[in-house]
Parts: sequence; C-alpha cells; structure tokens
Amino acid sequence: MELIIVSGFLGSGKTTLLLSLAKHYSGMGRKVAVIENEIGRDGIDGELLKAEGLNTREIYSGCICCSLRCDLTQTLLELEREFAPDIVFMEPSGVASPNQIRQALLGYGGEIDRKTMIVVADAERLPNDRVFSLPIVQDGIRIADIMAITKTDLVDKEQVEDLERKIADVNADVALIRMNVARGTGLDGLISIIGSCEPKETVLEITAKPNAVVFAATFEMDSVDETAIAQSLTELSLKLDAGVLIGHIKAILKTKPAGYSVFSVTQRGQPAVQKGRMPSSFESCTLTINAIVYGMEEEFFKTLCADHFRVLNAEVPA
Ligand SMILES: Nc1nc2c(ncn2[C@@H]2O[C@H](COP(=O)(O)OP(=O)(O)OP(=O)(O)O)[C@@H](O)[C@H]2O)c(=O)[nH]1
Ligand SMILES: [Mg+2]
Repeated sequence: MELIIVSGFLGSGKTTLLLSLAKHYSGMGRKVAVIENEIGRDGIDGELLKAEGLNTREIYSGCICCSLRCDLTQTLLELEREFAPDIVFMEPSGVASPNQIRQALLGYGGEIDRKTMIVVADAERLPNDRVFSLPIVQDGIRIADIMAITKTDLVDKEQVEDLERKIADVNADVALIRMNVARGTGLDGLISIIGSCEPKETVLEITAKPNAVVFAATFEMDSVDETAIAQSLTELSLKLDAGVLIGHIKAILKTKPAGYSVFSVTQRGQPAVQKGRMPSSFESCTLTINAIVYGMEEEFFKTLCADHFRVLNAEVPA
C-alpha cells in the first residue's frame, strides 16, 4: 500500500489537487481510498469527495498529536483490512502540521511501502510574509518531498519565481512543480515526480503549535439561496480586521437526494468561489460552515460568526 499525503496551508488547494490525483490513479485501475482529517463535527471536504465517488474516511482529531496518531493508524489498518487499497491519499487539516502527521505515522504496524509528502503552496497567499513565516508553513517546506505550487494562474510569473526562491532558501532539495489545479496544468508533471522521487522520513524536533481559531456549524436550511450564501461568506471576511489572517472560510450545501455546492473564500473581500451540482428540487438541505482564521480571540470569533450566519434563514444550532 502506498500513502500519499497532501498537506499544506488552509485553502491552498489540497482537496482540489487530491481529487484530481485520486481520479487519475483510479482511472488507471488502481484501488484508491482517501482519509480526510477535518475540523468540526461535520466534514466539508469528506462530503465533497464522497459525492465525487471516492471511498473516503473522515477523522476529526484536529491536531492533538496523540489522538490523531490513534485515529490515523486505526483508520489505515481498517482500510487495509476491509478494502486493501493500492493507494491511500490523506489530507491533513490545514491546521495540522505535516510534521505531526509524519510523527503520527512513526511505528505504524501495517504495511506501507512508500509515504510521499506533497505540500501544497498557494502562489497567491504564500508569498505574504505573515503566511510564509507561520511555523506550520515553515515545517511543511522543510519536510516536503514535493511542493505543488498552486494558483499560478492567479499571479504573475515573477511572483511564482519569487516564491520558488523563498522555498529553495528553506529547503534546497525539495522538488517543485507549478500548477493550475482547476485546469489540470502541471498534473502530469506532478504524477511523474511522485513516481520518481525518493520520499524522505525526516521528522523535525520542533512541531508547530496551531494558533488558529475555528467556527464550525451545520444548519438545517428552510430554503436555499446560493447567491446569499456566497455573499454572506464574503461579508464575513469583510467584518474581520485587516490584521486578521484568513485561513479558509468555506461551506458546503448538501441536499437529499444527492447534490452539493461548495463555497470558498481565502482572502478578505474575495467573491466566494462556488463549485458543485445542486439538484433542481430536493427534500432537505443542510449548510455546513467551517471558518478558520489566525489572529483573533476564539470566543469573539465564534460569536461573530454565529451572529453573522443567523440571517441566512437557517436554524442556528445551540
Ligand atoms: N484559480 C485557482 N484556484 C484554485 C487552484 N487550486 C485550488 N483552487 C481554489 O482554491 C480554493 C480552495 O481550494 P481547496 O481545495 O478547498 O483548498 P484546501 O487546501 O483543501 O482547503 P482546506 O481543506 O480548507 O485547508 C477553491 O475555491 C479552489 O477551487 C488553482 O490552481 N487555481
Ligand atoms: Mg481541503
């Protein structure tokens, strides 16, 4: 069994990339499974990947190392026993350091032939010094086997080159690949690097401490207005002080019978990026929101979010 970890800063494009890779390998006849490590009780990325037909397990241990280790090893063992995949993709939550994931896998008793650590680097936000210097980002660069530089379509070439230089200053050995994941640019190159690279087993002594704050909630929706939801996520980003660093403000609308739409805001004031397929009619619908930021007091952020989303014609859970 091969394990491919797709790690990286919040909102950098991990799930989008993982989905493309998983579809590629299952299209080649490989048996693929996914482990999603999410924040909050109701997953967003896991729901999306399941809706896309992938065999997906979710773990909600956040980034507390010992519970993450137990849940991760148990889920891997279960997958091995019940499904015997050729490849397991794992997406750690954007607040779990990739170093912690590697530590959590030390001493795993099952059979993993190869562990590749891909760290996703968002060309739009990573050059920002405040993001680049976060311990979690520095850890990722230092232990990555491959860095996939995403969102190269949103910035000019100089910014990408600049980011590549900054990354090389921290880790000169890491393999770099430029990507526009939405379009599939760079995917073949990445697959070829995955096939040829020799993964390392480095574990750093210092593990980045997460200091992000999280608001996670699921609402039952009486009616659905996708435009209002998209606008609401952008408006929330604008209520945050300029000093607050947005990790990812995201949401999934999920209907019964099957259908979904996902929304994503990664910058202050950004119009939400929306993807998915909502059916024309449905029996019921839930909205799961997951907002993670750096630089705010937790209770204040949670209250701000709960008050903000109350207007969405939704039943706010206690
Ligand atoms: N333009 C562009 N958008 C991208 C690219 N890769 C990802 N995105 C967008 O970036 C947003 C965040 O992508 P996700 O895949 O959800 O990011 P993530 O790292 O899984 O986010 P978390 O799990 O919340 O940390 C989505 O709106 C994606 O469509 C890219 O290469 N180009
Ligand atoms: Mg994700």
